[in-house]
Amino acid sequence: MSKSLPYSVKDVHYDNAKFRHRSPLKVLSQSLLTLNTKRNYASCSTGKFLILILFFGLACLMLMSRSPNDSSTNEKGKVTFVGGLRLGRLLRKPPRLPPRLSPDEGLLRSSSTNASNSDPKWAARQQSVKEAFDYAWSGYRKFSMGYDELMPISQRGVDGLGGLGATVVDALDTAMIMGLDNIVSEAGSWVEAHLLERISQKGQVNLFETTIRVLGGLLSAYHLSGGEQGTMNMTHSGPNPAVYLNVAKDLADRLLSAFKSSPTSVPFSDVILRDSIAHPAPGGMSSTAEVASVQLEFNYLSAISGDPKYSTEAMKVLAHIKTLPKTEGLVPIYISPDSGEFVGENIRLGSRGDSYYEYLIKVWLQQGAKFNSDFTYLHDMYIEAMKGVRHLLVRKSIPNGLVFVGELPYGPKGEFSPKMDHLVCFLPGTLALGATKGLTKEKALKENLLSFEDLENLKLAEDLAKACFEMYEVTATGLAPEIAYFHTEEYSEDGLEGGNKSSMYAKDIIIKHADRHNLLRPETVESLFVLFRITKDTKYRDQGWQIFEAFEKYTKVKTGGYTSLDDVTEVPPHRRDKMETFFLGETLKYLYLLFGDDSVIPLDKFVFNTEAHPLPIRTT
Ligand code: DMJ
Repeated sequence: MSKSLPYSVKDVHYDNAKFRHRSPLKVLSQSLLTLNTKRNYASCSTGKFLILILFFGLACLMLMSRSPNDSSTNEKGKVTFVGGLRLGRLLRKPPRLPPRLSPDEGLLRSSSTNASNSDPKWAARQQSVKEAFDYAWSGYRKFSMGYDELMPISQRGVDGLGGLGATVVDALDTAMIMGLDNIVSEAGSWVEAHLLERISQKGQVNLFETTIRVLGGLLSAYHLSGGEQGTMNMTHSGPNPAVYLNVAKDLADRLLSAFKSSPTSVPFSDVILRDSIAHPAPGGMSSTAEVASVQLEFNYLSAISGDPKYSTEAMKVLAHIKTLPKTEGLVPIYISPDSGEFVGENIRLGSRGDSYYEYLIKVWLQQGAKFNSDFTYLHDMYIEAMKGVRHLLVRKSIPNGLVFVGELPYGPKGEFSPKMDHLVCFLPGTLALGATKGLTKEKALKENLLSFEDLENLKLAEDLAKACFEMYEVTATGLAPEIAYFHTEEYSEDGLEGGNKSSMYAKDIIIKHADRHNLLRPETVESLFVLFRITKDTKYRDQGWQIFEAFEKYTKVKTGGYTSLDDVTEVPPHRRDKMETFFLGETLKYLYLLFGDDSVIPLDKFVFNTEAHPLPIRTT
């Protein structure tokens, strides 16, 4: 077995002593010292006496007080109290948070501190993305309106997601953000005319896919079309926002059967919409990422509908997962709705694992991290998991030291695999967001808001974003493969290079024949967008533009739409025949936002669901 290479503390460049980890004793002595020097209270004997009493009383309180939340259930089902946990929790440093502002102050801050996109170069590039979206939509509308996806080469539609017109709903809020009123009107009218009926007639859909794409799209459309008066209104086209809300409620009511039919808090994977019944996936297991990535949507629906049932069911999943054993915060990719336990040992941040980690931090942010401590457990789980990632999954490639995230297919005691799905490229963005909570790095540093963990995660975010970009740069087409392997001391294979001989990472990245396709996925441009907003480093914009140009060159179909590719390592690439809904819902949206003004969907006011549908962060 290969040795793990911890993502070392030494790699952190920042030298702000305030962020370094300090023991509780040190914190106490430093606090006393600070009091002494700053205010000179301790020179007065009454002051000293009062401080001593204060600390003594506090210590007694911490040791003696117990609450029902401090209980744990032992194997025999008896409840035991764990006072030490409470002490630990009190001593643990809470996450550093941006100062709490009233909603009004918050909105003012967002618009006043964000630079507008005055640079004509980026304005022109943003316009090119908008035109690409218009082109993609026109192809879809011409050949496949109302189908889930366009097959651009065969010029027809296909229902790969259950037949709810997934492209229409996935694309709707992107059109709103881009100000494409005609498309908003077409897509909105289709939703108003057809979607309720479809939902009542269709058969099997996947809970996760339907939630993130269709429910998420409807909820975002509701908000962006002025659904909650005064917060955001990006369009005057399309139906009244209440239409989106009604359809969303009807859909979610049926999806709830996945939670209600299950004997545990872990929902089944599939729902028969017309009958409102649910069943497990073949084999019985649900994916961990799937069951843990519906909470942003169900929480927001509860907030706007006034009915807590959606949030209650969805949050039970995370509360349950909190109680399960993990490996340094990392979890297997399968979970059983039958037993409620994880199944197998396969740990990865790619398919079936990815958005579990994403939603831990995003649900915490959504629920008003600044004022609501009920969800601190999610932040704790996230921080622990990211520590686990740095310790167990992060390595460097040879010869040129790209930092990547691998897998543990046989658990922590099994062999490390230097395989990284393109899907893992969501992680740089999530790490950066989790570190600064959506503020710019400059502001977060200036206001001393970054903990040691935040700084480690931010550094890792920037390093991983490089590996993700190089997965594009290393190929002949400039587009990333679905999966890459990284050359390490334990693993190498010859003759599996990406086809770009001038890339300095040609030897570091290995692309197997079966993994050479590109599905127009968003994860890398998603991370470039978040990292640009947070670091303001224009290299992320440049990289995004390079990727966009490669999509334009190799995936645009003359007769309409864009297509997936079969092999990114050869030119011209052999094409597949599918335009995935997330190309319109995510990839083009993130590129558009990357080249645009920061005040559009500010990261400290919105969280994007895992399908790039922005939902507002709670302010009360
Ligand atoms: C999207 O549906 C979501 O981003 C999901 O979390 C992962 N896969 C696709 C895009 O690649």
